[in-house]
Amino acid sequence: MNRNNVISRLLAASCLVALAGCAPDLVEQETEALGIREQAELGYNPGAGWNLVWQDEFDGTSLNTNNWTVLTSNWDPVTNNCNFGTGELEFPRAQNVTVGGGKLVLTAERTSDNPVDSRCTGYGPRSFYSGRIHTKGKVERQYGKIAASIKIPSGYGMWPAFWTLGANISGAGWPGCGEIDILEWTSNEPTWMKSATHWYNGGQADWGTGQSGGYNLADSFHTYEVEWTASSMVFRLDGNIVGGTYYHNETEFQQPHYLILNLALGGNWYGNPSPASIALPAGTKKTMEVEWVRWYQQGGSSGVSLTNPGFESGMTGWATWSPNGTEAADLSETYNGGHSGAYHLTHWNNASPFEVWTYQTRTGLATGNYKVRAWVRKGGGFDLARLQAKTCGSCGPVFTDLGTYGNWTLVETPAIYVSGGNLELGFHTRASAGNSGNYIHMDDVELIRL
Ligand SMILES: [Ca+2]
Ligand SMILES: [Ca+2]
Repeated sequence: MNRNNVISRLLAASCLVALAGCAPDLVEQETEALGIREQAELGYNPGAGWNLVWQDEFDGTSLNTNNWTVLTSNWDPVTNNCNFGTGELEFPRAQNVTVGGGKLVLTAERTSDNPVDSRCTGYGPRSFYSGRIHTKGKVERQYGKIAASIKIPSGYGMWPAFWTLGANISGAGWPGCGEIDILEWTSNEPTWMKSATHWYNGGQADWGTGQSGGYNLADSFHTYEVEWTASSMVFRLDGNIVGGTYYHNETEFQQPHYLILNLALGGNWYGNPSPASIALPAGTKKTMEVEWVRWYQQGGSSGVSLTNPGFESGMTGWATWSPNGTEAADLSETYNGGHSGAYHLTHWNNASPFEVWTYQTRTGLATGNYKVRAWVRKGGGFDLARLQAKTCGSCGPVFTDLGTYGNWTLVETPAIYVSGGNLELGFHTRASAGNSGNYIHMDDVELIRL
């Protein structure tokens, strides 16, 4: 148990015992009695199978510019827009981004000199200074569990955010690059962690979720995270799942993203309030503090890129081997719905004998152990039904025999050691007798390096 948990339990106990006297000074006295003056950094356990692949603990006395770039204007050179497309009232600058005491601090304050960027003159002067940093071109990764311990400021108009954009934004633009909002917060609903995704489907497409944690998130540290796989995203506040799961196979979320931390003020999420209404009087400051940011991935390495892993492009990238001409039974279809997106792979037995091996070959793999994962539904009675992988066409496979799964079920192969760079992976099924009741639906294949 870390110190923060001790303090939290103490706070709860104080309030329960002294309902009429749960005053801040009482809490202060009791924490001082324990000798606790500094809050220890929040602990965090990513869970089994998640390995740290990148982190910034914000040690030292300055921002690590191998990781981060600091914005110094309300004109964003990455997205080439003013006020970040959301009408925000702040002018980011370097001196409002500091590192000390093991933390990153983004500080907001009201301006007295009304800064204007020459590229944004049509928007008028900015009313606040604040901090905004990103990892574009420095830390760009795909999938994994992205987590941070953050203390957000309270008060009307504060819009702290911990989020990502697709690393291809310069070419694809927004929202074609994709956006993952891990944490957004407004003072209007102070107990809520809000999360969202944005992408392009002929126009702007959005998905969002959120949930009250039952406590005000502002002014103390909490952990915020997304668990992002090839097919889904789950968001968590202090380890508890928030809202719904986002199921996806959009290309925007099948590519590396970079991280952004910023403390915005006002803007369209608040309905574009006047600067005067923001709860930040002249001469005062408010801070968004970050103890650490960490990126974990399953198996300790990023998933290996596959072609068309969710079958949304039919059989593109997938080869078929059949010893008896039944390959027509190997197809991509919509029947009964995919695990994600519109399509999935189906093997079904309409011929006798029947045998099909649908596989994808990867070359140039780093030497090491790998696993294959996929989502499967299955009924009927194949003689052989496997998710398998092998290092050459005539090599013996590693495989998992597929059972009967009424609902989409995640299965994975045993580990396979790859030393020659090559791997064939996919689904192998066989039946000696025709049986229209035999079917296997497969979707969202992943190759994981252990
Ligand atoms: Ca730290
Ligand atoms: Ca699919």
